[in-house]
Amino acid sequence: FGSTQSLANHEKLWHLMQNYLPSDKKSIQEQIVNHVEFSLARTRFDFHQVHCYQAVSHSIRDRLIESFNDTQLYFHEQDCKRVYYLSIEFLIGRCLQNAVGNLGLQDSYTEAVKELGYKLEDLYNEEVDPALGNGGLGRLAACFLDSLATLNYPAFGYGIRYSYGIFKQLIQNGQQVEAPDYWLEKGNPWEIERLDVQYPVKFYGKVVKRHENGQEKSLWEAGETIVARAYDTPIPGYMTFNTIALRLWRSVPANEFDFTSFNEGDYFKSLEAREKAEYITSVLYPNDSSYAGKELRLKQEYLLVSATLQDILRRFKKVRRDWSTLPEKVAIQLNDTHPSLAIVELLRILIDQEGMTHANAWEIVSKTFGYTNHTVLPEALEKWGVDLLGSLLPRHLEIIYYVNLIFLNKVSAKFPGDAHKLSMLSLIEEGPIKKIRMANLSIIGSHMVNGVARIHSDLLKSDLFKDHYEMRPKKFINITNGVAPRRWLRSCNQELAKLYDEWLGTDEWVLNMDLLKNLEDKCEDQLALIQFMKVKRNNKLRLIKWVRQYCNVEVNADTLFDIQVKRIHEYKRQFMNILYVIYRYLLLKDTPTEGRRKFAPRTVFFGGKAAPGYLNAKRIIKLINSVAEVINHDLDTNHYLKVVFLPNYNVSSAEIIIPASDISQHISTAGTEASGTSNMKFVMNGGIILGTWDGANIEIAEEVGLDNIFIFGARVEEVGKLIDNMKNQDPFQYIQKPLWNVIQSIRSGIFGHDHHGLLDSITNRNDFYLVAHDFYHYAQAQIKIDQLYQDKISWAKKAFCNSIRSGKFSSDRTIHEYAQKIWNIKPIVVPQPTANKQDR
Ligand code: B1H
Repeated sequence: FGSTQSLANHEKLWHLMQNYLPSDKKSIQEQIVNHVEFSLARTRFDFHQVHCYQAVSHSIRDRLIESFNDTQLYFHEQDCKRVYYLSIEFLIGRCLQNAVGNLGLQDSYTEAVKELGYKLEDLYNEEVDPALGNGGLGRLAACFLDSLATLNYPAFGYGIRYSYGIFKQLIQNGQQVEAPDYWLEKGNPWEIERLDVQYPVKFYGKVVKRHENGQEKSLWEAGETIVARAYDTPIPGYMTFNTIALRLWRSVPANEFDFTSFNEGDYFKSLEAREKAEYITSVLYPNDSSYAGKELRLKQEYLLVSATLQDILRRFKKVRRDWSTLPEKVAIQLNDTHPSLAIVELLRILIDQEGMTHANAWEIVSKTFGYTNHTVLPEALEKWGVDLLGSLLPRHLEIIYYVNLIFLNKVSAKFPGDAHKLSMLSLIEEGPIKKIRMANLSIIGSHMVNGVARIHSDLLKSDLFKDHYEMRPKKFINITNGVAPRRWLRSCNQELAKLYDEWLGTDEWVLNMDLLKNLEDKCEDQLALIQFMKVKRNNKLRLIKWVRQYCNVEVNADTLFDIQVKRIHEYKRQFMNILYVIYRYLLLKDTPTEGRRKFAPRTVFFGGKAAPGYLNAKRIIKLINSVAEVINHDLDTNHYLKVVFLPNYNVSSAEIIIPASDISQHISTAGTEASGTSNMKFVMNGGIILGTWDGANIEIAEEVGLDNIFIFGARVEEVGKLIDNMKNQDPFQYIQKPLWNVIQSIRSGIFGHDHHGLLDSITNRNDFYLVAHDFYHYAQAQIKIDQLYQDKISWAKKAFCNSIRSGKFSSDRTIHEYAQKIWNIKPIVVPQPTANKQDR
């Protein structure tokens, strides 16, 4: 839709587009049935639940396409600045319920579908859960899209359309077994394949030098070309006409056929190369917070970057203007370093293709990018070997060296003679294998760098990026994470949402979570608290049903639901949790029945995937399941204690699990969990946190009050010293008696025989995550929980306070901060349509 379009024509078009689909029951039914017949090619008289799901989804997609097109047209007309959120992962979860809810069509669709013989809830469950991410980082990107759309920011998400998402976790003999997740098997009604949006992406080859007007020019002659094809998933905002998109790239073969091999008669060889192209986007790397350094991953990263930049620049160039205005029209946010080659790619385009000087190009680039860091764990920091990067992207490596040269000159000017600074700040890590430090590249190529919770951002300044901070202190800011209240309260906990609507007399809180604070009075209202706990109980019953189906375990709703669900990692300390469960079990066994009343009966739930190559994480899963096997079958104690491992933890199971918690555990070693985001979801849903002084727990404690959260364990300031001490001590010194008893019981073999490796990870002066140190404090906190749970009303009060004081952790607040502090963009509200659109 070119800028030359005459206004008259334009208005005509607007008019045409405004005929939104009507939303009365009969029209909705017609739309659905039409899709059954014309999209699915089934007869109207014979379609099953899954077909109904597909047809319903298509009917909703139609609406999203209408509003998406209008939104794009409007943004273009306004010529507004846009933000592009680049992420190698987007864990968007199921779409149907979210879209129906955001469009405000819940009631009309429920009715319409009911008359067709189906239950809308059942249709929701037909959807596969797109799982194109590992955990928090990918889910955060998805929550951000929901908020960007809801708050009317002109935005696009860019990522990769993996054919296989994160593996499906099966538990066999207590062990994790990975199965491929071919999520596209039954088609995907939510995506729009854009055969007209495709870009070539090049790899390998060499750099050739040419002399033009006395100047040396570098040109990349690539060795291989593939094509990136766009697939759009529309992202509707809540109660707005704005709909944005998540654009995912899939690699397909380039059309150029290798005629040489064809002529030689080697037909199959040329087809093979085409197959190889498809492979690039076939699978998501399943490592959370750890870096694998594989060439295929680098190809994925570059494909994302190259296709996305071509797309962004095409849009920028639709209106003729000067390159220097790029930062006024485009903001690009890097979700961690995975897309950070975009910095180099934009430089390459501006210098090699647009003929700009390095200095001018640098000026533009560094104003355009922002970089979000998500972890301080050294094993997660990306460092690409110079040889690997140089062979795949030779020109990019050259540019990186040049950028480094200029930057290190600046460092020398600011800190003359400081060799340490130079070596820390350099983009190149020296050593037997030279490596490019992608975090350093991201920092110097961005105008803003942010951490994801206050403690994390402080650690970036004082530790990980100390020297960068001293170079450019104002560049470093904090923006605490948040989660989308639409998915994580309104739709996963509809009963609680209804209660809030009723009590507040409005559903405004979905857009302004701070309104929940107006319910403070209810803290003293016993009847209200009883209603609140009734909802909690119903959510527990819903989880019980799920557990019966997927775990074949019977659980009692009157027990305290104690939940830890997240990726399995030593730093997150699921190990400490299960060690405490054993401790509690031994204690119960030692206590005569009369004395057991002080233990509030508990069900301890675990859930989470281990990276397939992470041995200790897999051992932890095995230990949990072995312990569950013994404890759940011990008739003497299983009224007081049960353990459940929830298999294949993902977004859709999280929506059932989180609203059912009494206690949720966020117990990472202080200084290791950048933020955590499930902690926020649990709190919103009235779950009380048992946690360490780490990540966003700290800010949650500030909001809900220290009386309403259970905090224990070493603080970040002590951690370094405690680890040093541990290293120099005898295990009998740093491991206390109660924990030794637990270790002995595991060694005795009552939970099976293959746990030695895991025990060795704390007993050989290598307890780097301080499990032994924090264990005692953890056990103390557990006693307080038992005591509180005996007093139902006090418990209810605390749980309720958590929920109504969680407003800060809405991703709406987070996104407003990004928009103001980093992107400098304003909401652009697509005007209310005139025709049939009022009913939205
Ligand atoms: C987080 C990652 C991550 N931090 C590398 N880092 C990955 C790093 O596949 N990779 O290579 C994948 C993921 N993920 C998480 O981000 C933090 O651990 C959480 O604390 C934080 O809440 C979340 C969102 O900011």
